[in-house]
Amino acid sequence: MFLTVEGGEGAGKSTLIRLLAEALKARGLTCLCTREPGGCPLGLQIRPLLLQRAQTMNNRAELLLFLADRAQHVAEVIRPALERGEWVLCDRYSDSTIAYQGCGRGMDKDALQRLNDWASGGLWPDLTLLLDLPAEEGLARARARNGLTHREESEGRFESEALAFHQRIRQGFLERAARWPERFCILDARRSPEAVLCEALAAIDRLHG
Ligand code: Z5A
Repeated sequence: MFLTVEGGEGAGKSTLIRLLAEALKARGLTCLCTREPGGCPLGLQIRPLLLQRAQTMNNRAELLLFLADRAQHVAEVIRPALERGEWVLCDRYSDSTIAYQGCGRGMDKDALQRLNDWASGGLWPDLTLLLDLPAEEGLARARARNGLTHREESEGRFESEALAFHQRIRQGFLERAARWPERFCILDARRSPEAVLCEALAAIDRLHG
């Protein structure tokens, strides 16, 4: 089972993945938790290039780095885990590319869909949990968290984008969820982490029995 968690900045993706993994492990399932960018050794080298605030980058170069990270991550981590019969829980995946590079940066979304297909060898998730939250609230949460962890200096390149950028991304995710309702489940990320987890488990049970 390949499950992705998507949403804007600070929506609670890492929190949900951690809680989901605990709940699924308690059911006796083997789960691999991973993320993009940076879910494999090559990706760990790519991640700071993409996220460092001081890095300036052409949109195409940015896209190709995300796709390079994905190609290696799928080949080295995700597919082998799925072949071993494990559950893979991935914090961001191809839908983020369409939302950020497509709706955020204005690149051609159909071309991005094809490039994602190519980079991942056609691997799309069985289920995508979309944590939906007004962009202002997500950014406020992320900034509060970053203030505590000193993360801002090292990984603030996307956070420093204008509010309108983050609002386009939210719309982009919602449009994708409307287009593929059988794959997406939209979760109200304003609810407590426990309430969000309950909804996520219900969506998994509906799909998996
Ligand atoms: N990106 C891209 O452009 N193209 C791509 O193809 C891919 C990615 C794959 C990766 O950033 C950036 O790369 C991302 C998109 C871009 N940039 N942005 N924006 P990242 O991996 O460093 O960060 P992120 O993915 O945006 O996630 P995040 O900021 O770490 O947030 P999160 O994982 O969604 O949230 P969290 O850490 O679980 O929670 C944030 C805070 O809120 C924290 O203090 C929690 O305790 C709190 N929280 C969590 N849940 C709740 C609830 N339910 N209520 C209240 N408070 C909560």
